[in-house]
Amino acid sequence: MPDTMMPAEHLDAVIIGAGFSGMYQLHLLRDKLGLDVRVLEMGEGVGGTWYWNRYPGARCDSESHSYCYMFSKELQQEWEWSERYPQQPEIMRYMNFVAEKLDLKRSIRFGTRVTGARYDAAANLWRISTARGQSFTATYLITAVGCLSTANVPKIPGLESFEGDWYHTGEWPHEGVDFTGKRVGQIGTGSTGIQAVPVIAAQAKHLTVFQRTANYSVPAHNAPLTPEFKQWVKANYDHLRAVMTSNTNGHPFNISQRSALDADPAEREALFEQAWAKGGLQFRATFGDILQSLEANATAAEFIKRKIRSIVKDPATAELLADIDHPYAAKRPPIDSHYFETFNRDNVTLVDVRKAPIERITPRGIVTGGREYEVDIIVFATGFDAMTGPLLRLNIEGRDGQPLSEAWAAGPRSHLGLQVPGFPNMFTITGPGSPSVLCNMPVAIEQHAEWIADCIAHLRAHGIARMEATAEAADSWVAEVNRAAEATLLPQASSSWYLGANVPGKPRVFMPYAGGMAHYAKICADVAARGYEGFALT
Ligand code: N01
Repeated sequence: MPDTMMPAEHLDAVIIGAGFSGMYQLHLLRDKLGLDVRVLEMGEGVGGTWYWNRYPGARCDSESHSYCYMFSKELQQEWEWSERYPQQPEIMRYMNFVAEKLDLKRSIRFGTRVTGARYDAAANLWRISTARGQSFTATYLITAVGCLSTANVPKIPGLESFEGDWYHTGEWPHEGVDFTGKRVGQIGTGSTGIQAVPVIAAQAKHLTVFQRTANYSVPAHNAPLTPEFKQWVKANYDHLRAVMTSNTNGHPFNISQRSALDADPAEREALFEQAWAKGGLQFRATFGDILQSLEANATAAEFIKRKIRSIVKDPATAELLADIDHPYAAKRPPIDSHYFETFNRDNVTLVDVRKAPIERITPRGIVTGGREYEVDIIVFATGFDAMTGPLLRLNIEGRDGQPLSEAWAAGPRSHLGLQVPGFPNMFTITGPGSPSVLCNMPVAIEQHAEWIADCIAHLRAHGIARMEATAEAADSWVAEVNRAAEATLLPQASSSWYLGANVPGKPRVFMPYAGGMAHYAKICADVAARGYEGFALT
């Protein structure tokens, strides 16, 4: 029987997405609560963002021993990472290892894109439809669609006329792209672009990098893990987990309490040098006020700019790369493997598209500043319609048929980033208003998934049919999200995707919660302890 003629399958819960969050949520709801659960996944395998982001150089910026599930000591002890930062294929192997170990795949429908989800108030359930014409009904709808999974391809006139090939990094062909002998144009110098540049340059005949906003980057210093470190990680599971769940950003290191302004210039320079030599996101943790005080931030920013100028040999290129318009780490700070060094290669050119924006794409290349740069391949490392994009494209309708796009017309509004007023029994893992992207993602995900599972267990134990964030609670949470952001320098990067500023027409609202992961987890726990304050339970 074709899928379209099948009657709707009823489930206790439907989870959308089989990345880190969907997989853990499935395990909790199915194996701990004994619910009938299905995960609907667009891709043909598990992995979520890592299933799609297969671009050259794709690697996680969190260190491997922390970029994994920590809820299970057994999983942590059994898995062994090979490098300091895991590459995309290794993360995929890890995700498949977990999926096999927890026997998750039997509850996941792959190749199944959700095209709509509508709350039926009379029946108090969600009606979910897919591109394959299947329908499901579920008491609980849980979105596990990630924050950075909706590719943003800028609308540049003429793209359709381009006679070469073009790719967005977040929708990379599974068979890979051969750059050998090709002239490549890459647009975008965010975390993705900075990872891709050295790898593409090593293969391509010529790489032209179109830079709109220059970016800071700190060396990753990736390397194979030593047997001693691997052993240390296993022996220190409890300690690592305790550190990661008790700090601001879910990483296995704490941010220094010291002000950058307390150190004298020589000592400060020495500490930055040490951090630079160590590499990675820890650079940001060198002092406690880098993200709070412009003056403190400038010390880190100037240090990195000096490094750029010392690495890049051509002074004009170095100036362009160091001409950064925002405080360090106000945009998500990239880390790299020889990014700035790559501009010393003869086959790499940097083009400033800030002064002269890209005008159009022709059959042969990219036009800016009145000049055509001929290329065979265009790589769009242009980011994502972040946080709200993955949710809005699901076409969710809440109470009275109100589309989520309408409820969020002025920007996302939720309580704790977990529930939206008017959308009963729907939970959003790492939704806008949660710390998610400002945190090491697996830590945020575990907290969200556990809170949701505990909440559903509570609803069932108390015979509560419906849970819905109140409008008042959502308004006060939005105010808290704004307050937390304003206490930092984060909103000062005016073109950042944290603000939705990278997508034309998107409301400018600071989306992630900047109050710190541990603090957020405590707020969530307190809300639950007070009988789910801010949620109407009926
Ligand atoms: O995207 P971005 P990303 N013309 O939005 C430019 C995560 N991540 O994919 O800044 C010219 O940061 C744009 O320029 P501007 C991480 O959280 C994680 O790099 O808008 N340029 C910018 O340079 C990260 O923050 C890992 O002026 C245009 C770039 O494209 C997030 O994903 C690895 C343009 C987009 O940068 C997104 O990073 C990689 C146009 N029309 C990414 N439109 C891990 O390690 C856009 N740009 C886990």
